[in-house]
Amino acid sequence: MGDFESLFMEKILVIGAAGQLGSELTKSLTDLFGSESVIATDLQESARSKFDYCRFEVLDVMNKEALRNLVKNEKVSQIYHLAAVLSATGEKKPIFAWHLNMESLLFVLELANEFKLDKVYWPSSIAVFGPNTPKINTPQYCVKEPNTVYGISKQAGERWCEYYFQKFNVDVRSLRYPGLIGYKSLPGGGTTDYAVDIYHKAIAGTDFNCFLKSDTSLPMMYMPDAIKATMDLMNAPRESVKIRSSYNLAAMSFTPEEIYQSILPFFPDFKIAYNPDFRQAIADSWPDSIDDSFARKDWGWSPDYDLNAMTSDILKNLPDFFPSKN
Ligand code: AKB
Repeated sequence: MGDFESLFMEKILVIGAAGQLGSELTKSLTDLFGSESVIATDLQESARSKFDYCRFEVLDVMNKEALRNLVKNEKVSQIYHLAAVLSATGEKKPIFAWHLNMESLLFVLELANEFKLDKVYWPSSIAVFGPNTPKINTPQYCVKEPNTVYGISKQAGERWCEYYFQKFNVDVRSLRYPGLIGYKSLPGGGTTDYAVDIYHKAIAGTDFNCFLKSDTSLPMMYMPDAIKATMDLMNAPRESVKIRSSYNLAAMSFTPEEIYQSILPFFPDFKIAYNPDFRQAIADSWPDSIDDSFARKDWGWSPDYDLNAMTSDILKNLPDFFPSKN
């Protein structure tokens, strides 16, 4: 059977499809595999309106029986498990964040083994790194010691992914995303989400109150690059995917002041104020920049967008996406 035919035999389940990453990844998966092959799921019925191009089901990932029935009855062959509590929300609800982030991953890995799924995708994050990690060009392999619940759950999750690959041959693949910035969804409880919100404020003509210090450098990535990386990793031949915990991934690093400066030429009257809160400590524990040479070598990763290219693309497209903000 040719590759073209085999594409249409896949049945892809996206868990947490209405989130920041899912909103855009589900569309790319549908474009590649066809609308009959993708089932988008999310906790809220209200998310249905986002998915007029593929099937949508309400699913609570913590409902193990419902998840198992869906996988079994629909003959699911791949799961993209994107549901998670992010860093800032996780610090407010640590036990809930641990419970949701860890148990849902274990459900998914168990189902992948039970039903011998083709592939599983699970996102990790730069949050696996901690204050004792080298900050500049953070290597793939180094001290981690994350000090947020989100980071601890991502580090433990990476170990579980590698364990299921080695013990049960589950083809699970993962990326350590930097802060992801897109204009198609609103900020969702992350520390890096200031860099999403700032564009909305600039377009709305409102001053921006930044919860990080002006010189806090963090690794970031524009959403089209994140989608490209995810699709490339998932479509890479099995033997090219040599890291089964999670790959370092990088595109750019910038500070709040630098993103503000990139917006100013478009909105010269736009104002920013810096009022760091509890999220400053989270940002301070993360790297400034990431070494992603393993991703480049193993499956050919390279990003397309830098800060200025991202800013002009977002400012061009965001008003059409959220017209009420005009
Ligand atoms: C967060 O800020 O929590 C996330 C992440 C870096 O994983 N965007």
